[in-house]
Amino acid sequence: TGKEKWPRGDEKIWKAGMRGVDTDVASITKSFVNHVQTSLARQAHNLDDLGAYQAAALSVRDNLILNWDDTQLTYTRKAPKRAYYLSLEFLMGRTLDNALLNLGLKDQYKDGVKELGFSIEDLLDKERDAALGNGGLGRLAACYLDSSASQELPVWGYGLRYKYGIFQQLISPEGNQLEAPDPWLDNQNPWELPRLDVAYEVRFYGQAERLNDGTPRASWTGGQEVLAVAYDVMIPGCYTKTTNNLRLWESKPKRGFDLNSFNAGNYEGAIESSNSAAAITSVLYPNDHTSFGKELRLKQQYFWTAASLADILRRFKNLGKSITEIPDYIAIQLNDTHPTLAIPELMRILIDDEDLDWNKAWEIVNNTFFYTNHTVLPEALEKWPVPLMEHVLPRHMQIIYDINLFFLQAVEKKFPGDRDRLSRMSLIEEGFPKQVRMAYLACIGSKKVNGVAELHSDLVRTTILKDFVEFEGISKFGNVTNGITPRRWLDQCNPELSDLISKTLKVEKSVWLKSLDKLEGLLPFAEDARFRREWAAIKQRNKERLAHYVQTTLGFTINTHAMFDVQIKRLHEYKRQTLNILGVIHRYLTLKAMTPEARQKVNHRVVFFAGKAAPAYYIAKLTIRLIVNVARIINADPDTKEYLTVYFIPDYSVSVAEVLIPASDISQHISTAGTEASGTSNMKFCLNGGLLVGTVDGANIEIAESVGESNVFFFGHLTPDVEDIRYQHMYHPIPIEEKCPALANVLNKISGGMFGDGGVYEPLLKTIRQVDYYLIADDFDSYIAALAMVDEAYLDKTEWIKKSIKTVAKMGKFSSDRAILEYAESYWNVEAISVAK
Ligand code: TH1
Repeated sequence: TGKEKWPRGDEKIWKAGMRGVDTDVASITKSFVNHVQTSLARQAHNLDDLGAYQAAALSVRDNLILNWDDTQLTYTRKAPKRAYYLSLEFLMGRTLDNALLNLGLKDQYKDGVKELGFSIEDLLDKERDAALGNGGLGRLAACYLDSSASQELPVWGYGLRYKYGIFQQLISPEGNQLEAPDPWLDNQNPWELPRLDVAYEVRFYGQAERLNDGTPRASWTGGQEVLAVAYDVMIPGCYTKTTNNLRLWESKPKRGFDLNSFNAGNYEGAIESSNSAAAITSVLYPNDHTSFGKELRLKQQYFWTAASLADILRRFKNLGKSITEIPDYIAIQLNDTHPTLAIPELMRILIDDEDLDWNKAWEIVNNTFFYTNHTVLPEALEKWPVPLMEHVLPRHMQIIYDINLFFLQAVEKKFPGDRDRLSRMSLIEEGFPKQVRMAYLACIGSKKVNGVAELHSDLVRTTILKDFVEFEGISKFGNVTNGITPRRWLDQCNPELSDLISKTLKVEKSVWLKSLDKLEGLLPFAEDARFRREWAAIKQRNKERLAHYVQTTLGFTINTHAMFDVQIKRLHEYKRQTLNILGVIHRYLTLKAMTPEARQKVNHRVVFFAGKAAPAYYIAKLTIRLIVNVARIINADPDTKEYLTVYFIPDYSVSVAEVLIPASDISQHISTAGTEASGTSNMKFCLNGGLLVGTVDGANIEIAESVGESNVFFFGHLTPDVEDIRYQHMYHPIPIEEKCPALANVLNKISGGMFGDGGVYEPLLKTIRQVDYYLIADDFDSYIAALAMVDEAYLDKTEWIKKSIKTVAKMGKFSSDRAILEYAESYWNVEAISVAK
């Protein structure tokens, strides 16, 4: 009725019971001890680091909850337009350190746990990564949440609460990648709040029947019903009260088990259906850039989009507005095509449940969704077989057919008689089976489409969505260059550099971390010898920190006075880790051929690799095996090991990246031109004062524009030439001995068994000797030349440090704050609102 007295009981007593956010060491230690006593039911005298981490996490969580509550109350009261970021992946990494820094409580907690006999660093190290993503796409989502909260934007994330995140990578003695499960929830997760009361039913299978009553309505009944239960993860902004929400769905059977089967004595049958419900959110698909067309993946996608939309619409309905006002209150960003089913799902709700006519429903849909494309690689473009869709989501398949019909009628009207165009643009690809082209559906259902770096957005406009640009006009197709959060990727992972920057700029962290362009103030200090020394000393200590990590986890001793050269990313042919390892072999052979005296002039180099391969990606796994075996041979060679060593760091993760990135002198971003949509680790390295060797691809280009081309080492063929070169490979192949003798020699050494049984690597070598789709041979010589330039530049330490400082100074553009504000302003029309202190 809205007339109840609230709060119930005596308001004074309520108020007296309420607490505020802890800010001083005394209240922090008190809350820590309370959690040890009651939440953990443990005692001071047997508390280990893990227990202490949990107590610290629970006490930080209390503070986050207070801010979260105030934030959500503000949103409810002010009812602003909100944005929702739908992503099947959120690669969050660890939370405690980030939360402490964003709350501005790191020092207080450090002192507090010290008084209680612990070291904050040890506790931070006990936390397991939340690794609910594969790579850049999932980490981008995590950076965007951090930036939304930091910029006080009313944005929520929606994803799945996988029981198992990305697999753990082990390396066998032969050098093979082995996969082990990642049961990350096993020691409890203090960062999530189960919301068992927030639950929705999601249907699969069953029958869809059109009502044929003069409306477009249909009924969808029967099939399987599964429950989606919400778990909330608090996302604190940096130095603000704003604490946003990431809502992750878990699947559960609608009823505990099937009572009919159970009563008939069929116990297996009774639990089978409940297992099938729980299976939906059991595991993250470990494929980056390949769409497999598996039924369980389709169920994940629908389960998550249906639950998220139901939740978003329930919140909207509480505002008491007319359903046609949805686009004034809701913007939904589709992170790649994975959530595209949200488009037919919203149509279904508006038509079947809300009884809107088709055009009105389509107009609402069209003003609500925004689609980001993250790749133009054909194998990554999602297509769902029509028979599978008809089986799992019969009503949605009908709606997609209807969308397609109206769409193609409009195309025909604009381009009469152009049948090729109609078949090119159809949402349904002909073939056996027919398939639904999800990128096209996402495109036509959205208000705007964007790529993730200038070059990539151009490629989207001129290749995969060219026909759609011609039909809908260019203004729908924009660009938002990716960004990274400087909180995690500078302040957290490189605290000494962060402190030096604050001290030098004479600007508070709370300011420059949120206005990253302020880094430009560092430019004049490139000429200050004392500053350069401090800068170099920090890099050196970061290298020692990495060496310590390798020593304690792998048992290798690393020469920290060598140049650290790093390539860390998912293993994929287009990213060309192969080019890197072949270059390493070339360098090794060159060193071997030198006299000891000549060698002494050579720059010392330690090459680091890390990254996971999709479990079924044979060539990528073979590349790992080659790297590991090259490392084994080279690192043991007494002639050269002073000059060149190679390490493959297993089980790459966000927290491993936080150690590797600040330690790098040079990092490699060497994809075949036109294949890496953006890349985001390139930004992280440069923000930490590492230089970049790379191709003219993705965000490398914009980084070079910002920091100056003289501070970046570019090589390789350019995007417009790649197609022609591939054509030459196919129809006028040149033997590799002729095209690139240096590379041919390297390949022959591998075949000849220099790194163990050469036969093992034949399938990998064949990809280069024969089709060479990724242009390894075409780019090899210029790659080696670029590395020689790197060596030469590194010899002049002063100049190198200057380059490093100038690079950091010009990285402001690549803050994810800039990126998220572009989305908010130019796409969503969502504004910041501040939460009262
Ligand atoms: C990556 C892109 O490869 C990378 O260049 C970009 O920086 C990043 O997204 C963020 O925009 C992609 N990851 C995936 C993962 C899947 C499918 C497509 C892509 S594109 C599962």
